[in-house]
Amino acid sequence: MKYLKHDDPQIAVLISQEAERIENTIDLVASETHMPQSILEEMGSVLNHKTIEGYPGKRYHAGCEHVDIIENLAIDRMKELFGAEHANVQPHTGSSANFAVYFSVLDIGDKVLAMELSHGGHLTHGHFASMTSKAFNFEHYEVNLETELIDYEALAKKAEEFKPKMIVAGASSYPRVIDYERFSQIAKSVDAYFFVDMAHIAGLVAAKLIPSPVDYADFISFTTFKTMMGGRGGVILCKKEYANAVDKAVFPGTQGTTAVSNIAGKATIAKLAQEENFIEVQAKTIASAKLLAKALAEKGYRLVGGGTDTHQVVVDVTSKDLSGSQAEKTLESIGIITNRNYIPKDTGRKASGLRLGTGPISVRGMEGDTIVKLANILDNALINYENQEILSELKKNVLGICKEFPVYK
Ligand code: DSN
Repeated sequence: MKYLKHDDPQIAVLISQEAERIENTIDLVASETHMPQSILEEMGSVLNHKTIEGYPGKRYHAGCEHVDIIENLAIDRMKELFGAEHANVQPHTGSSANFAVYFSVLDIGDKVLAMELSHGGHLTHGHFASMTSKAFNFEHYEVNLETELIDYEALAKKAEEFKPKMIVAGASSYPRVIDYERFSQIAKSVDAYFFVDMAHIAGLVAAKLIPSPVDYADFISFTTFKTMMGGRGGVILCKKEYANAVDKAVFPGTQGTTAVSNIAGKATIAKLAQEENFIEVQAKTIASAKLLAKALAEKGYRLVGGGTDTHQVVVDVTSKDLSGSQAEKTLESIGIITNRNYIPKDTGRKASGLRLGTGPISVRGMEGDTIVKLANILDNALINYENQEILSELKKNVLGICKEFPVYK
């Protein structure tokens, strides 16, 4: 950071401190990862100079001979990786990708059926605080409150009554696999488009470890910075017949120029995702989530959805008389980074859940006994959340694990 230290020493120090924080804490945030250094290089490269608008071969600025090849590589590799008919790699992130999908085929005021936020959905699935709810008429489906799994019969009934023009599957906080075939049958039965937001699980799908929605959905969006490990950004996959509408909805519909550096990151991760190391990380991610879930359940924690099939373990921490916020803060104080989350039983503003994700720790190589150790530390901290002496001891243990498994060697 030679140049940054000169131009802005304050930011240079903050970046060094952030790098240290990353190395010296354990990241269990389900929407984060540690991306390969090659992708960090791309993000800080000269690709940031280029303004692009339009698509390869049809740009509004000259000088695109190299960036056109980069974008075409990203598109072709994403299509090949997921077996999709069309890919748009320009969305800034998952939210912008979702906006573009909605605006590609819907008119203002059209009806959309999506998952309730506290049951696992996302803000851009029509939450009242999101502009999506101002633009479209959303109705929400829920999980069965006993099993905390999607209730497909209730969903079919709701779709029949509401008659949406689009049905959205996919979640930010739902640890189980989704039956895309069932969803698509329901969507077809009411003549609705079927859209899957697979932001959280894209890496697991890319590694072919959990079912893919590609054969069933008209549109799929995902982010590249969660399990996908490709740096900031979003991608839309869709059937050929919607390619034009999606491209137009991204640019010029909802975005202007986009970051070529991020498109390069998407190209690179779509290449790396075909390689053994990526698939191994994704396999460890699922195995460690299952192990963590089992260990926590044995210690008396109630798991939302009864366990996990993915990278997420969602814990109802009220089973230990804590709120999600208390649990998040306690763990942060010992160097374990998580986030509180609403769970299906929540009706007020207080989150009862703690959402854990095993993506970042799997990139670091943690697995097996280390996961069991981690579950013990987690439990010890939560049941002793008022005991500073125990918490300081646990913080040392966390640091010890971090030193054993550096993020960047
Ligand atoms: N949707 C937010 C999350 O799941 O944490 C950010 O990606």
